[in-house]
Amino acid sequence: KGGNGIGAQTDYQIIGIEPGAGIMAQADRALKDYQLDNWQLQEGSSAAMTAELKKAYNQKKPIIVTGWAPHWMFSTYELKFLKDPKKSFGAVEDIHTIVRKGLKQDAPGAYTILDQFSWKPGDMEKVMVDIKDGRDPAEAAKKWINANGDKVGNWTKGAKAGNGETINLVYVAWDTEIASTNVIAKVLEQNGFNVKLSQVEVGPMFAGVANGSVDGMVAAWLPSTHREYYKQYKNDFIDLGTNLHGTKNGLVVPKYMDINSIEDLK
Ligand code: PBE
Repeated sequence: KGGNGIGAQTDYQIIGIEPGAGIMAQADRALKDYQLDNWQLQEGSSAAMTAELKKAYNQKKPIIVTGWAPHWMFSTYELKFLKDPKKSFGAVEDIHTIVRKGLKQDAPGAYTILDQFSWKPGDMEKVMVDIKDGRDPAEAAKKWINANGDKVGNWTKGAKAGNGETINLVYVAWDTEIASTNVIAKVLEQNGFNVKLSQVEVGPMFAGVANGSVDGMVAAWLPSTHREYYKQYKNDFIDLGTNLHGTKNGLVVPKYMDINSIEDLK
């Protein structure tokens, strides 16, 4: 059946995450692009995926997961992305901040801060690692903000302080987005806004900003991962551009596994 013996050892299972995630559509595409007819993409959650990875890793067992960077898993375990010569997972991407129409008029200071929000993968990973080590996300955000006053100062420059206006932010429970959303929420709070965070599924996250029932999100992976959601709603919200450059999606395995490319699964 192929797969270098890896298929038999892993039951031809790739451990996925939430069904609506862009990386799941990309992994489905990879199964077709590489003709991995015997393989199955298992749906679950990001938390279940990292739990399975931990379990397999501690026993030095083979495992294949849908993974993305930045992520604390790369500083916790020795892992590698499988090469993707057919580019089923797209290329290096950006994360965009997207807000509802009218936010600029209703809360100009919050709009300015969201517009100026921008950091690096290494910044985000610090917050992610702290949360993974057990720190409450809001506390991890505060700790990073306190240590990075220069960066945060660039986000808040020229922003009109709030007067307790409520800002509703939505996010999906991906480790990357738990980190970024908590950081920007804390910065908005420190500048006079009353921030409400709601954890939702990816479809409702885009729909909520587009229909104006929420104010914004910092979690749109573009141009590839969330292309379909973006296409559907792009005329109905304001894309404030990149808040982070340099993400990557793919199939991730422990370095102790003797494969290097998705092609090796055939
Ligand atoms: N992710 C993390 C998301 C975007 C952020 C890669 C799991 C997704 O696949 O939709």
